[in-house]
Amino acid sequence: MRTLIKGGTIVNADATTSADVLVDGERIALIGSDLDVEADRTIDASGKWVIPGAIDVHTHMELPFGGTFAKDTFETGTRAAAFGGTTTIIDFAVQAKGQSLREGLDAWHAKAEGKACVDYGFHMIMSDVTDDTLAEMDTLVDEGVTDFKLFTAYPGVFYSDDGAIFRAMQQTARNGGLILMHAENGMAIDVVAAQNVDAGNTDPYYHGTSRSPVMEGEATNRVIRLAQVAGVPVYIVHLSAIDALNEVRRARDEGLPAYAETCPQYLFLTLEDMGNGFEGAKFVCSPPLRPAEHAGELWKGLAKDDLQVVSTDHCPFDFHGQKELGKGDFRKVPNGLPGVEDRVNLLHSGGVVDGYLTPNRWVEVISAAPARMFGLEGRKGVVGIGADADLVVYDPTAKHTISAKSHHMDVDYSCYEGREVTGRADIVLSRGKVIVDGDEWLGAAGDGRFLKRAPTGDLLSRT
Ligand code: DUC
Ligand code: ZN
Ligand code: ZN
Repeated sequence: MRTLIKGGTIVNADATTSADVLVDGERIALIGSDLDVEADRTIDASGKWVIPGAIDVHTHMELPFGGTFAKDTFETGTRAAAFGGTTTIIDFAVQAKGQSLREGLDAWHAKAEGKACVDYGFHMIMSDVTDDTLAEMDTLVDEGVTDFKLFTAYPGVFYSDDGAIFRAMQQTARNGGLILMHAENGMAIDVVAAQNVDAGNTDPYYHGTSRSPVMEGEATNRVIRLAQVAGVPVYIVHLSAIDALNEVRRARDEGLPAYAETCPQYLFLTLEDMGNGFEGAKFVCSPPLRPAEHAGELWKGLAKDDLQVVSTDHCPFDFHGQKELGKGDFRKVPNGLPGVEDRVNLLHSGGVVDGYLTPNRWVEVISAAPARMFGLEGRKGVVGIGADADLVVYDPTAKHTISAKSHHMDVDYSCYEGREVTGRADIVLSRGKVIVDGDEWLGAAGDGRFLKRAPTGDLLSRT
């Protein structure tokens, strides 16, 4: 099957060019002006952009949390991702306490295989650092699961103490992988949260006020310094606060290999969204939404490469039946927000249209940098000859209103209900196959393949 995409403007992270793209089978075969070649299908992209399929390096399909599970499966979640222009996800496999990494990883392969509609990889969440699990880390790197997320938050669940984190970092320094850190001071946060509940402050809003941005800054500095001594690059996930951003900036100014992502919720939503009684449960995630001044600084950080990636931390729970588990005690609200479908359009609208990001920088933070930093360079994240034909014909002028009534995520609300965005994925190809054509779904569960990724620790150590 050969598909010719004609007349579009190719927007890559490093250049913008007017050229046609010929897809042959699963790959991009040719790029050039006015290509005069035979094709089975021609797509008219005039007036549109042709961008590399976006990559969301932070999703949680079916994550067990707080006695329930994130609602999207690999099928519903990757289908929604595709409608939003995302053609690759990297999801977090979970090692529960007492399990081996292998058991956690096998469970995630079972969830995804035959279900995912687009290509996917895994990171590994480590909840138990032991001699055995440290040795298993090396095997996982060989199998293309090259990154390990540890937490300074959620005592009793995902939390690791500094010694455990340091040991995992040392192991990763040796095996060439990457350490991902959820950086909030969970021990202190739990004290404040309990004090709030004891004082009768049980609404979701107090989830936000219990988790001070200072405690994110403190934990961010701590894990950067642990990584410095261990001699390993570190990537801070879902950075939400100026305090943490300043620690990343400081480390990068010192020449340390410290990297970070933020998420749309920290750019577009604020602590105020968590007010309004129990409605605020729709916005409970960790780190929490922050007062408005944080978002402005995050946009600056994105523009200046203090932050390298925007991912979603997609972790959807229905308001009815799931978020409601926390009625009367915000600590029991499952943490997480839906977003895998909205990231590309939100970032285009609030980033490119509103003037914070150039179109090239937008492609960099949603696709090219994720590919480079997570071992997919050359295959994904670029419209280039030989790369996988994961392509989006993007209409930068189309407007639509985000709503739970029309989104494809399997969740009963939207954090962005009623918000108008500019920009829309018109046609989406996954390895050469058109899977989205306007409102029509042409993909299939099971078409997505597991991506064995290359370790990037060495690359990212070169600052
Ligand atoms: N934060 C969330 O909001 N949900 C899942 C895990 C996490 O770290
Ligand atoms: Zn996290
Ligand atoms: Zn997460």
